[in-house]
Amino acid sequence: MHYVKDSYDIAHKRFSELGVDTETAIQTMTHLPVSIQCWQGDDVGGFEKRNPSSLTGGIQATGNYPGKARTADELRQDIEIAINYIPGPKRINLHASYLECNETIERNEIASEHFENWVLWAKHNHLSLDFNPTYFSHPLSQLGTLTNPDENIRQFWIDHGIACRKISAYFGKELNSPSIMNIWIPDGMKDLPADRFAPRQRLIHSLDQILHEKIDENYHIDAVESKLFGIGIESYTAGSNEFYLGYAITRKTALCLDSGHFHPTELISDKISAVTPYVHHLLLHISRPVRWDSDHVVLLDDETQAIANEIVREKLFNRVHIGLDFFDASINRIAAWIIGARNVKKALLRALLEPTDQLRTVENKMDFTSSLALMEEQKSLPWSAVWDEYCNRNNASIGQNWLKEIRNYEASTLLKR
Ligand code: RNT
Ligand code: ZN
Repeated sequence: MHYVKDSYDIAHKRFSELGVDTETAIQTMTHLPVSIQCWQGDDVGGFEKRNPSSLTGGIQATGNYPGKARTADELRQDIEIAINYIPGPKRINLHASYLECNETIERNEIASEHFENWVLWAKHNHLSLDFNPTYFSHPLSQLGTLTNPDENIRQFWIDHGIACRKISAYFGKELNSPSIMNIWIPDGMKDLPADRFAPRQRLIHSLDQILHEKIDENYHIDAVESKLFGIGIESYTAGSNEFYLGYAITRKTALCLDSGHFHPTELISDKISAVTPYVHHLLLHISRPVRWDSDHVVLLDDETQAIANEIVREKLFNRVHIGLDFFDASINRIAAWIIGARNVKKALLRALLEPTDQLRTVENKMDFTSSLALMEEQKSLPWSAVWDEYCNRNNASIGQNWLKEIRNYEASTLLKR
């Protein structure tokens, strides 16, 4: 498609007039991997033998579009299809519940060997891996995990965290790239607690035990994820924003910000510059909350753009780890991955094409008229021609061409499951 190149050449000129080099922008995209959530492929089900499909912990995947992955092989095959159409560097984010083991194995006993296939596959496909302990969808998670007053249950979940860190470090070592291991727990209260303090004390203690062993940052990075509330824990969440911000600062872990875990008008884009002075690594769970933490597919909307702008403007390339966290079971799951991940990548490229210096100059002069005018005018600059060229160079699909391929795969494979 020669017109892709022609449009790109024109766009290149147009952007250079503003002092922006489109080649540099394309080049910088190689430093901005996006971590793709495996759980979009099977509605957060996982492959444990014991607990086939009951999702608990207040997170919900709604819809039952046909063709979800039933085995790890199917899931890997689906991911392989999706990543063809997502240009540039990618990571895959696994949950502990996506292990492979022929018999039932308890979560406190999982080990690297249960993830060997994933590692071999990642190597083969030039992917890096991230990890998450799974603190939900388990009989012992119903009344609290790391905050549970029952010492045995708490210890079970502490041991799960410890086991997961070893697996995460194994990923990092094998794949030569630190695995970010994110801890999210569903602990909280449906109705008003009389004691908000003790569960949080227990949570601190549990986390400290999990993190006790030092692990080389070249292999593994710990992250903690807060949440405002969940279904069934409307009145109190032990791991709130303030709780984990304090924890991440004092323990030097990464902080995870999920777009759906705050009040509806609160935006994580604004939190990035507020927390980076205090925490070194940030993990983002980019999601789209519709009225609640609904985890809809990410759009190329104002907030996605604002998040990308913050990362790029502050050059947080090695400090902000971009992850996706949506799971929509009402549409083709592979298409969901592609749409969401492409949107995040589009936003990153657009951010890299922003004439930031020019904007800052006028802003520093308190010339807010020019600032608003420039910000709005640049929305119609030909960034999409640069995006097409970027996709072309990465052998990813241009425009909606990928959809045809996904429809073919749906007919040949997904609908036969
Ligand atoms: C839940 C959290 C958490 C999960 C994943 C599956 O509200 O966002 O990150 O979505 O771990
Ligand atoms: Zn999340």
